[in-house]
Amino acid sequence: MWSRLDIPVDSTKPFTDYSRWRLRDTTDGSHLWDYLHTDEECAARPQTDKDRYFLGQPLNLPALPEPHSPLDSARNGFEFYKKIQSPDGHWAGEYGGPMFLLVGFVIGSYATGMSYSEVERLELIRYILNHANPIDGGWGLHTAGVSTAFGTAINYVAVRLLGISADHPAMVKARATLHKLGGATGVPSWGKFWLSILGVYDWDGNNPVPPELWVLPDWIPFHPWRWWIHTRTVYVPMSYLYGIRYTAEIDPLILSLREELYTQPYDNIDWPAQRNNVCAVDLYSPHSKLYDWINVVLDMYEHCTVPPVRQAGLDRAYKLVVAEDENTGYQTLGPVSKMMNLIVRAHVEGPESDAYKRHAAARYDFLWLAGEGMMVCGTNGSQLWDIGFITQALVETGLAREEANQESLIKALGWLDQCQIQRNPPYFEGWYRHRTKGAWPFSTKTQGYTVSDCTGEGLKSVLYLQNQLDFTPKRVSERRMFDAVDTLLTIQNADGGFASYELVRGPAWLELFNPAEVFGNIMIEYEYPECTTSVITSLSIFHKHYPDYRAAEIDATIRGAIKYLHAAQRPEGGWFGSWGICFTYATMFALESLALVGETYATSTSARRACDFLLSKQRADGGWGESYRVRGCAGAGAGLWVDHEQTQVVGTAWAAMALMYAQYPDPAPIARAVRLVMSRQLPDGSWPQEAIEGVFNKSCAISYPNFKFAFTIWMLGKAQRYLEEHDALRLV
Ligand code: LAN
Repeated sequence: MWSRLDIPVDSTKPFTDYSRWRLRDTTDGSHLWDYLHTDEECAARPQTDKDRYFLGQPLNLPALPEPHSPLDSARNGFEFYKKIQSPDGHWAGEYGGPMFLLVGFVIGSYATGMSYSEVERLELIRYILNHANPIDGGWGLHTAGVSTAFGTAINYVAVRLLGISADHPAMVKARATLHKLGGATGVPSWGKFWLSILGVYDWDGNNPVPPELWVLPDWIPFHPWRWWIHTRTVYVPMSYLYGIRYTAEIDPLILSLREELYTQPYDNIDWPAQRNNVCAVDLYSPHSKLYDWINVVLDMYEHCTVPPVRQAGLDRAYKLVVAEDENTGYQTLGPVSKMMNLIVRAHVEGPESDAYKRHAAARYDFLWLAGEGMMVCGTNGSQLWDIGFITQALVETGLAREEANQESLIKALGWLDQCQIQRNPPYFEGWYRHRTKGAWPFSTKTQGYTVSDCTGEGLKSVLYLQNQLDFTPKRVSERRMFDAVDTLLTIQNADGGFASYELVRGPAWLELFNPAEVFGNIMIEYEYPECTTSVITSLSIFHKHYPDYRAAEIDATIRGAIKYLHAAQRPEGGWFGSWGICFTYATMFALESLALVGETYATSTSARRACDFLLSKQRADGGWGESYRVRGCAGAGAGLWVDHEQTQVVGTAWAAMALMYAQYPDPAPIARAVRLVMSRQLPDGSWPQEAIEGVFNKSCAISYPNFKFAFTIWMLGKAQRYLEEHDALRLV
């Protein structure tokens, strides 16, 4: 192992011994990587195919029998996917993409004196080096993005804190790019915040983030309890740390960074003039005039804060931090708020406290080791989301009934059972939380937040596995399914649509106060076709099995949701997706919903327009490929489809499923899609990773590597039936 400052220039090869890493077997889906230091430990806990697959190592599996039909291909796909199922029943996987998360992990740990091991440090460095833009050496907002001041400054700082020296060639190159972008003065607000925490940016260069907002009466239309939950949960600790101008202890490394990050001497920088200085490449949502004006007023207030009022705001913010920690096993809603809450708790309670220790331990839930190094994930995984799709795919395609797959499905049901949240959070009423009883979260039960569509997918999966298969135990009681339905029925909005975690609580004009500059549509919840579909399909399937439970309400909910979907269809015929890329993803969901109420190509102009839209995007090779760079999406534009350079198996599976939901009458385009997906399958049954699949907050790409199994297998199995029905299997 090399010394602190001696990091190899070639980051393509692991900096640690990859034969010593193991994904820990947990019982609740937690993702934790262990490095085994001795040969004895390694012998006692041999590396599995699952470990090697996630580490990007070759598995050398034998070729499976050549598939002669779509179902054969789906079967081979699951034959492989089964090999990487965790013993507790879920499928693990990375959840990377954003390049602004690791910095929080590093700065938060550095500021509070929390350690991590040498091997983690080395692989974190390697991940960042491997995601530097090959041309200019900078970093973007996410792995697929161009270099920005934000990405470059924070990742530069992160690797420097992790131990790389300033004269390492990667640092020299990155620094030149940062300086070309104007230096770190022009980083957007979240960058300003992190750098201020570390003491390499002056707090005077930040727009005010007053904690006093928390003590305003709840009826005020802009009160933060009405904001989108992610913005709100980040704002709580941010306002606390801003309120006390928290700054890490200044040391020689920090003093050196003050020189490295800027194009001018640190002490000469006019900090207040930087508040609205955002590098042009970074800017996605420019400030509104109103927001700039409010900042002038808030700044005046910062010069004459009323100490008891500030203290009351800080006290309330602190209590909200504690409540959030307690409700989520110290993981909080996501990795950004996690590391901010950690600093607050470390500052108030000190390194000997229970909170400090629990926070230190929960950092590891966000780390994931991949072939290119160790990353911090967008959440602590996407466990429920992934298991939801693959289990439904297996039941719908009939593969679930095949004996070879039954054990895997029984394990999956066991995992779904333990993942359901069975109570409301301990800090609930008075803490702005939505009910959670009966809900399924996006990742694990510990994280513990209701997500509308995750509850929908979780419920559907359980209904499929328990009520449609005869070999599975009944693990989730009827009462618990009713609890899930009760929760779903509380989250429909007046327009009929469903948002992500909560009801839409605030007015749309709150978007005028979006302070983040790099993201769009983050101030309030919005209704989404994807979320809406998951909820109503699950309610409808539930209703088929339990026709007496809240039947009239379920019926009204579905009708309202369909109305919303009609209103949300774009003039071109597609639906705009916010969480997967993009029109292909949302249009698949919307057509599934319409099919539910009998609207198909033959019966509905809406479904017909959607099919025609999708067909106009099918490429010569039979596939579809859409880019996350939706045209016209930045700023006020409505967003238009942009082709990816290559067709994608995941996008092709979504489009073909959409056409099959709509019962598109001509089997030819579906057969061509099937051929493309089958042609990309490897002899061991897997599909290679292609372009990034997901997106959030309009601007940031995020990966869903398990989609290349769930949606391919699902589509192929569905296509088998569809092509048989159309007497068109020979087209494949
Ligand atoms: C997610 C991931 C899952 C996603 C779906 C379930 C797919 C969606 O249908 C509803 C919204 C949700 C739950 C979602 C919201 C925003 C998240 C949590 C993310 C995209 C994963 C990462 C992202 C989060 C905001 C990243 C941290 C950054 C901040 C701006 C705080």
